[in-house]
Amino acid sequence: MLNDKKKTYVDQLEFIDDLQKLGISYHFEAEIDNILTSSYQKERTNVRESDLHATALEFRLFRQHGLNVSEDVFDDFMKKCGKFGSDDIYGFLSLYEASYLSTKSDTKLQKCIRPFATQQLRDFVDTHSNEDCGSCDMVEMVVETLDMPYYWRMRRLDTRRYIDVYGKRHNKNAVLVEFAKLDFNIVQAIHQEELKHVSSWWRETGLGKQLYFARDRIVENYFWTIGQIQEPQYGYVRQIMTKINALLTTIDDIYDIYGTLEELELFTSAFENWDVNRLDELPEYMRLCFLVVYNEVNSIGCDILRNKNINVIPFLKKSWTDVCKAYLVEAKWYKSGHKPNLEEYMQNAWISISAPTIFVHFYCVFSAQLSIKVLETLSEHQQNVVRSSASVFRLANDLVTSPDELARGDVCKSIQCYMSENGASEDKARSHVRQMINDLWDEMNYEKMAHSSSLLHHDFMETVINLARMSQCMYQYGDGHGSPKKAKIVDRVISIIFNPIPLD
Ligand code: 0FV
Ligand code: MN
Ligand code: MN
Ligand code: MN
Ligand code: MN
Repeated sequence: MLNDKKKTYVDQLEFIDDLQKLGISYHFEAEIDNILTSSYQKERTNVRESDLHATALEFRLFRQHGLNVSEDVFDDFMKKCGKFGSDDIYGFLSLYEASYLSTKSDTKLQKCIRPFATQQLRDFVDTHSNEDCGSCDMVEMVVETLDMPYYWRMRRLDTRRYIDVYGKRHNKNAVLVEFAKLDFNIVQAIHQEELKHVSSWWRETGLGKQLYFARDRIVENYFWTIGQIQEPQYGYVRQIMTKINALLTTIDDIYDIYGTLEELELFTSAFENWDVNRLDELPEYMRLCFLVVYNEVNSIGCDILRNKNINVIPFLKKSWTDVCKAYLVEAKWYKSGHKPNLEEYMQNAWISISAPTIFVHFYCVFSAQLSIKVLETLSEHQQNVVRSSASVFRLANDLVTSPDELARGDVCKSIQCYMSENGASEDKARSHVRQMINDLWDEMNYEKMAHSSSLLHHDFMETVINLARMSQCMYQYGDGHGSPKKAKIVDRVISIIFNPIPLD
């Protein structure tokens, strides 16, 4: 079907887009790469210049694929802005989605095209939302995308949504729908099996019981890993990363909720010394937790040494020391009443959100071949894409968790830092933070298209960007990690991990 000679070029692009949205494109990576790369290299004469939808779709697919195409392809349309009328809603929708592929070196996409397309979509919703009409599906789609653009969404969640949307289309391809449903259910069964294993592991560590004050969130911790990488063959990666997430969540609570400053200093030194012979120097309640991390890191290190012949333990250990030091900085700021400005706060907070620790482990277990150079840059916090993704995670977290954290007693978070630094209102601070998130996406897109500079393989880079997507999913309606019921995450988890799609 992909190479069906009867298909026009635009049909072919739409087919690829559908495969990706239905979650089954991973079966055809080589074919899709072939089609996109070769039409990128050719003069692109296949898209009619007057077709806004086709131009925007091609632009988005190229850039999603890491192929840098200039924002100038929209020049002709933007010159004719006034002449558009408001009838090409389909084209505006595609233009809007394409505008989220902007990089920091694009000026028109951010300043002109996205605001224009957004306004067109808002006008459309305003005019049509009260009709009991034939365009209801379209209105629903536009409302959803104004809430969260396609490019920012957690992949698997959007796949679940799109299978329903696509299945209702009058011109759907029935084979494709059946394939997508079967594939979703097969992969879900694999995910369930993995969750079973990590749940037993978590119970057996005894940490949930012993550290009663900490969040006990093994399902959510696993859910995060699906957001980062969903394909069935990465079960080992998901299981390891679930364990890392669970340990990070627990330790974050030790620092934020329970430990005294003196105990936290000892805990931080334990990671720095990395000496199991000195276990008894720790307060009793910290010993088990430290030992579980120690054993996990050694066990991962052992697997990697056996399979990839590189000793990664020093890198893993350093990433734990670094995150604990960042937690400690926040605890000290809080206890001394220090209010950092936003920049000082972010310098520490993109590490204290734990993403750099996650990515050092992720890189080691995910990559077929390890590069010491890459490990060093990750370990020394020199990867821009990691920093940007971590910062999105931090800011999305702060937007929803900071009210509870401040009520409980915690360091000023980004919003409060901005408020006291600028004498701004909370509303103003929140919209500043949302703009920062926009800009960070531009940074990530830039890195994605500037292949050579980061040394990162594009598959790994995509999992880095996926963490930003996943945090915007987890924190869309509240603190999905801490209070999953209130933040509507339970429903999402059920639809992704527990309920199969009914087959006709
Ligand atoms: C977020 O909670 C949290 F649990 C983190 C960063 C650790 C685990 C990470 C993953 C499961 C991916 P919280 O709002 O308490 O984090 P902060 O840093 O604000 O204390
Ligand atoms: Mn914390
Ligand atoms: Mn916390
Ligand atoms: Mn804290
Ligand atoms: Mn928080």
